[in-house]
Amino acid sequence: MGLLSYTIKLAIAVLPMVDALGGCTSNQRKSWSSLTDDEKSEFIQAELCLMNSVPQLFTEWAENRYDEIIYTHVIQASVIHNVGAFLPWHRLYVRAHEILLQNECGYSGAQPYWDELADVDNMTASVIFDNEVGFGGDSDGSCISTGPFANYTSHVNADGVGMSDCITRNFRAETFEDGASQDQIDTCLDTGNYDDANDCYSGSLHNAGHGGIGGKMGNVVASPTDPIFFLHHANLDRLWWNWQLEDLDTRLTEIGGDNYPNAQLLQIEGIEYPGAEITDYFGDDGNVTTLNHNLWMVGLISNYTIGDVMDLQGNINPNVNIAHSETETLANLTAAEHVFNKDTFKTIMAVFEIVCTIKMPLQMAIPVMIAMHQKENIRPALSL
Ligand SMILES: *[C@@H]1O[C@H](CO)[C@@H](O)[C@H](O)[C@H]1NC(C)=O
Ligand SMILES: *[C@@H]1O[C@H](CO)[C@@H](O)[C@H](O)[C@H]1NC(C)=O
Ligand SMILES: *[C@@H]1O[C@H](CO)[C@@H](O)[C@H](O)[C@H]1NC(C)=O
Ligand SMILES: *[C@@H]1O[C@H](CO)[C@@H](O)[C@H](O)[C@H]1NC(C)=O
Ligand SMILES: CC(=O)N[C@H]1CO[C@H](CO)[C@@H](O)[C@@H]1O
Repeated sequence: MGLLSYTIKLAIAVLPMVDALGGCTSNQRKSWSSLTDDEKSEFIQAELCLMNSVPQLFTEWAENRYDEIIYTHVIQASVIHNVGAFLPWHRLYVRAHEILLQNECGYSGAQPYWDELADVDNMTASVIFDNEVGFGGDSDGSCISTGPFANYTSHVNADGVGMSDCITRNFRAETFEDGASQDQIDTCLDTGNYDDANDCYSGSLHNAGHGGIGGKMGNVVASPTDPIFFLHHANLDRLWWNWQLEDLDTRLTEIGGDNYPNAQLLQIEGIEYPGAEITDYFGDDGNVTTLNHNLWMVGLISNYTIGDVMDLQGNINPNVNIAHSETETLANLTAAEHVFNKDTFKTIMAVFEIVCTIKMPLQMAIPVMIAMHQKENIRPALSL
């Protein structure tokens, strides 16, 4: 019933899009600052539309469609960070968000990105934080009270589902300004293989937006609560694409890296890597990330493989079988909830805190974190 009418609604919405998005130029992403005020307003209205639309997947606890978008990241946070699939998973996630804006809220543009380098000298002055045609500004750690998203209430966070929460921010301009610099971009662009590139892009350039804005954005689990997340990740994705363009023949198929979270992180907490009921769906036939790796969007859109998303100019559209994959996804959700392990999240967040506050590269932060943990049996404060 509900599912069926959703399917019909989606099919009607999707069919014209298949043509409309067939070529890359028709879905050209632009930087936020290059949009006209009308274009910015249209984007904001579409985002508010998702935040005010009824949920379609998790009606027991979700109260709006955007809750389900956040949940897709929350539930998988321990297997989409510090793994080979980091860049491709987030590429598809940004695309899923873009598809929902377009198909469910009539948004006619493409997902804008935040050209962070352009704001590197003065983050707080960025037009992205405008209160009228932007996302609103800093809130020193409390719920934001300015801008169009001031009153957004979410119902999922790093502690689980069903509790009300809000968008918080806690600017650390210095973290942003160091992390998003031309030096960092050059360093990552110079890496010679996927593993090194994935590590590099997940470091400073990734932490710049998360740690610089702080609050929810600084929370490795619930960061998509702040819709700036998608502009930040669209930018990171663009930077990875620029890396791919340096040697496209090779880099359209170059993938690798572990498909399990950092072994040291798991060890500290005494957590076993999730069992076959979770890992089987990776489809890697081992513990190294491959092009066959399954990227799960929790029913927002169909599953895709990493191979499907390697070409940013490729054609990722929700296929007409979405109802099928959605049914399966819902049936399997209980098993998958296994992934949602709070202890792992807390450890990863603690490392993130070190990376963002002391501005230490991730590779160094992990051993420091372990040493602190062993020596004093304490963790750094978790709030960002
Ligand atoms: C950043 O921009 C703001 C607003 O324009 C200004 O007040 C502030 O002085 C600038 N900071 C720096 C370091 O330039
Ligand atoms: C938020 O709610 C307050 C109180 O209801 C209202 O005055 C304000 O206009 C709302 N802001 C937005 C951006 O919706
Ligand atoms: C990854 O798989 C290989 C081959 O099965 C195995 O030798 C290795 O121990 C595994 N590594 C981890 C960290 O599980
Ligand atoms: C999509 O991925 C999820 C999680 O990996 C899996 O449970 C589900 O069976 C997949 N659906 C399809 C149609 O492959
Ligand atoms: C991995 C897993 O649990 N897969 C199951 C998903 O749900 C379908 C339908 O119930 C089962 O057939 C799969 O075995």
